[in-house]
Parts: sequence; structure tokens; C-alpha cells
Amino acid sequence: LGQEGMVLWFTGLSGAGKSTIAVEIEKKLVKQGKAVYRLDGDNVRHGLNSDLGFTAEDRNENIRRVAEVAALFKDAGLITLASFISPYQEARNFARERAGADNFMEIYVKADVEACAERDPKGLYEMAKAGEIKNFTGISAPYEVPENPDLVVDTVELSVEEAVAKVLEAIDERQAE
Ligand code: GGZ
Repeated sequence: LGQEGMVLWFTGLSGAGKSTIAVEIEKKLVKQGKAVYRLDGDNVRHGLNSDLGFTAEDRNENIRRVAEVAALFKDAGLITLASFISPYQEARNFARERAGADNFMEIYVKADVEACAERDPKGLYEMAKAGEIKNFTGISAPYEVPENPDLVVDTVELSVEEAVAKVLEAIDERQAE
């Protein structure tokens, strides 16, 4: 098949739609016969990174380890989807460096705090505003907007379907290069 691996890195606030989009992309790529693996908080923070919390230091360590794992999966030929808030530009730059810029796309899943807090599917924003969760991104911890993302998908403007189509198009373009 000669598939070349790549890393698709989804960054954005909690509730912006990173996981929803990544899950849909995974389904489409699998249908195309591609070898894909998806990394996110659910499968990483319970195992490999179960020792980490949400201080700036722990988030950077979380992203550092995920970046290394994603680069290994990429080397193995997988299309690796990583969806993490990854609030710090420097940590995202590290992930790009480890994968190699040619094999890496930083995808900014854009939705402002107001929109995310309105969605609040898990009630986390409400808890953060009440001070029941500390260091919550967008409320009591920073999010650095990507300086130079490969792609922006605005989930306030776009439906999930439209966002997914936009990402798939960008993947096709990259793979044709
Ligand atoms: C942000 C938090 C926090 C705090 C728990 N801040 O929407 P979710 O619930 O399912 O996804 C969020 C997830 C963020 O983990 P990441 O590994 O992506 O973060 S980072 O890249 O910054 O290391 C959220 C939940 O964990 N969560 N506490 N304080 N999100």
C-alpha cells in the first residue's frame, strides 16, 4: 500500500469539537482502507499519563509524551489523530518537530469560550466557573491560539459534517504533495 504516516494534531478548547471531528475522520479514513489510530485524553490520560493533572507543567508533559507516541505511530505508517487541548504553542511546536513538519498538520478547532460554555456537554464549564475545577482552560487557565495553524475549522460556523469535509480535503491536498 505504501501508506506514509502522518500526524493530524487537533487543538482547541474543551467542547470545541476536537474529539467529535477526529472520530468522524477516523471512520472515513478507515472506510478508505487507511491505517489510522486516534489518541485522546480518554485513552491516554487513564493509562500512559495517569500520573498527570492539569497544571501547566503536567499539560506540557502530557503533550510531550503524546507527541513522542504520535511520532512513533507515524513512523509505523499510521495516520495518527491526536486530539488534545494542547494549550501551549511551544508544546504544539515540539509535536510538529518530532513528527517532522512535512508529516504534521496543526488543526485549530475554533470555538470561543462562550460557545463552548454554552454547549457544556459535561457541565465542566459550570463547575469551573463555580471554582469546583481549578486550572480550567478558558476560565482559569490559558489557551494560546495557534499562531500559524495548517488549518482552522470553525465549529461555530460549520456543521460537524462540513468541518470533517474540510479536514479530509486538507489531508488529500497534503498527501498529493
Ligand atoms: C481543561 C479539563 C480539566 C481542566 C479535566 N482543564 O472536554 P473533555 O473534559 O472531555 O476534555 C478535557 C480534557 C482535557 O485533557 P487534555 O489532555 O486534552 O488537556 S491538555 O492538552 O491541556 O493536557 C476535559 C477534561 O480533560 N478536563 N480537567 N482543568 N480540561
